[in-house]
Amino acid sequence: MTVNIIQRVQYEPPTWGFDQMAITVPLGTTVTWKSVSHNSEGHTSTSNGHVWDSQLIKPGDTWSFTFAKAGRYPYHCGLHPWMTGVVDVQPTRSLRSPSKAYEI
Ligand SMILES: [Cu+2]
Repeated sequence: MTVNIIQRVQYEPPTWGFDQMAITVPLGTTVTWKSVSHNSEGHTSTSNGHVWDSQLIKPGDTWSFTFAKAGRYPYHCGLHPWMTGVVDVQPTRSLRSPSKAYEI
């Protein structure tokens, strides 16, 4: 799962952000943030709850984090706090619950 860090209009900071503001992934997913912007100062993916901090992601660079615990994880860019997103990590890989229909 990749989230692109974008600057919709290069010289209009309010238009900068993550191309998918909210993603839902299964437990164990590795999410990669990739800067496709041209901003040489870079951006970060920083968990609001201090779960992760990418440090600076420069243009063309990527940074990944693997989610080992289910939950809802809001995050932002450390340099530009209006750039926000959220990762929803589901507790199981399967959406189906076990059926008891055939139990004896
Ligand atoms: Cu930023």
